[in-house]
Amino acid sequence: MGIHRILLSIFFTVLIAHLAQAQPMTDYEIELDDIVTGLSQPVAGANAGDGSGRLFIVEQKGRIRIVQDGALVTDPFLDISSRVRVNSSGYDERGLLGLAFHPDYAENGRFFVNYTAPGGQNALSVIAEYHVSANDPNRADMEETRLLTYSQPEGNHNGGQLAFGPDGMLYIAAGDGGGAGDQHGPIGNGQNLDTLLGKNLRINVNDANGGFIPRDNPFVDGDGMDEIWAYGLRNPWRFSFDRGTGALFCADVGQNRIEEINIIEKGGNYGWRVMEGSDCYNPSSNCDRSGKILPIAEYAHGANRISVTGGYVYRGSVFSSLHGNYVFADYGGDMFVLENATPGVWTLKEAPWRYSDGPASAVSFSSFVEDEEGEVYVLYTRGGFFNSPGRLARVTVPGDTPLSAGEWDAYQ
Ligand SMILES: [Ca+2]
Ligand SMILES: [Ca+2]
Repeated sequence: MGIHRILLSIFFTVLIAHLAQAQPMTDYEIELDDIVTGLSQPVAGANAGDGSGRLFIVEQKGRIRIVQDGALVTDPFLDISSRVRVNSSGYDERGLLGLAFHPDYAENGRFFVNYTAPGGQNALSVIAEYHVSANDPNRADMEETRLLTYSQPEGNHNGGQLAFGPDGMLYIAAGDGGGAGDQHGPIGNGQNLDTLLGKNLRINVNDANGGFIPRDNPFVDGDGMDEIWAYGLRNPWRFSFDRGTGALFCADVGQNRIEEINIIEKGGNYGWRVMEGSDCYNPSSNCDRSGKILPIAEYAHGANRISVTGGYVYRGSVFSSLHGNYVFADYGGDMFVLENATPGVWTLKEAPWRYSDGPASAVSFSSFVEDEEGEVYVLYTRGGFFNSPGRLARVTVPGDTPLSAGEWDAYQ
């Protein structure tokens, strides 16, 4: 190598180091690595916790698909399209919206779905139990047992998430009934403890004799419906439990201005419709803030920011920079990391992203999925959600390092 090339090499090395310091620090740079495409309106996903490594993807019109060994299985795990009330084409917030596997699924084959059926005022939200086939682990039986139903007065704000907590209870996201501004009833639904709408619900799927009501729910022994765990929510489309701490992270979709992330506590009032995020909503000023729990993070609407899509606290082993931080997105296309560098302190960070094989494009981020190892995936479409092929991509951080064995062991 000639002296000029050596000097040139040193020059560029110094220049690159200088540029790296001069750039504004971007705390998280995400790469999306596509696993499968060809999904139809994917809105939710779950793993079965049975050691199979499969991911189960919910399609809005009523099917559950399986991703196994990195490929989409052709035949659906379950197809209840004929039982679901949803538009055959175009925008809709109804449909098959949630899926959760029983903590003992490997032994009992029980799983649960959340969907809108014909009935009720506009539709009927149904929380129902299904069962895997006795002779095919990739097929479910069509027999259904309904555990809980409630009427939806409008087509929008149906919530949808289902997830089992570390306490073995099934948690349910119920939106405020829809329309706009929580318009139903004198105080809306979010603040009305006599309706299940606008709530986080909690039931015990193992106690049919007790009406599926956990006796330690906050409103069992007094006023308020017994299924309610927390209230004052608008459209808690996606929530998840941190498998490290058990904390319940709920992303609540805002009205016109503010998107928010909450940590849900038993009996907590999360403000809606009195408040949108940390601002007054109704009334628009001098609202009663007493007893309202503020979000741990919020952001304003803007380009690519219209509706929050809740994610997961990353507890995988591969990307140490994400560990213990909440990864989420906006439906409009931006990604975020809610950083937990100090216990109890949450800091919202931008997370600019690209594809592993090219620059970012216009997308719709509908939901996140966590696999059995704690790795995180996102469901999305490139372009409009209702007319583009649905995709499952793994969320990765290029150049990151895996957790050390000691760090990993601390969470097992
Ligand atoms: Ca009660
Ligand atoms: Ca709130």
